[in-house]
Amino acid sequence: MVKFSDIKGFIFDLDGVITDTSVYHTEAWHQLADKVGTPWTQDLEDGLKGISRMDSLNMILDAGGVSNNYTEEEKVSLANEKNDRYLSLVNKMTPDNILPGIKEFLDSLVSNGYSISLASASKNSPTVLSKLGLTKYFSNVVDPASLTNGKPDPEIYQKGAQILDLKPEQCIGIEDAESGIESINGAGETSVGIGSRDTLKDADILFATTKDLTLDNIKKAMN
Ligand code: B16
Ligand code: MG
Repeated sequence: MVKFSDIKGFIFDLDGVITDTSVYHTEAWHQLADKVGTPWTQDLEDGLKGISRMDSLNMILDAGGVSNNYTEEEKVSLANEKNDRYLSLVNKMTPDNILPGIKEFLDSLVSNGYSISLASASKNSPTVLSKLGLTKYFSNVVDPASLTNGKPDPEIYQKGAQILDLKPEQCIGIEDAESGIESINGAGETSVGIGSRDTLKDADILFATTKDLTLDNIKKAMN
């Protein structure tokens, strides 16, 4: 078992951890599901979290059994349509949209000398971070376009440790999605889940909300 004193770096998910853009992703995907005739369910909503744009679209089309009704070109245009809707919601964001406790947690990581990286599946993360005024904390961002496999594959969290020059066991990954927890665990890092045990069954450490995300609480949970 990894000890708290072994930890040197923290790897963050973006949507659902740093800010609630997961609500905007959901709103935009829900509209698209209505358009293609896929019934919206809580399972589908939870399953889409952390999943890349094209994989999310394919999940929605498969759930409605309508995958074969669209050409590849039409699929790309559906994904673009969803992204335009998502960006129009993101454009209204301000630093007030940072989830409670996150700014304080980032400051405590900086002042205690921890390294920080971002492992978001989102190609829009630079825009979102800039809207939130958090760009200065994230000079180390895994480029989702560089990935062969998205979450739940471990690749994104492995790269999140590599860009910090750290071994997986020196890193903690923080996630709100089941696919993300699976990715962190697969990479051999310690997983912190934000949410409920119902959805985040395999998280090593679980906090109900970002307000509980502090170095003290993590230390207590690990020791
Ligand atoms: P985009 P995360 C993920 O971000 C979202 O959870 C997921 O809903 C979204 O489809 C994915 O990013 C791709 O986002 O369309 O903006 O490239 O949770 O990994 O930070
Ligand atoms: Mg997320």
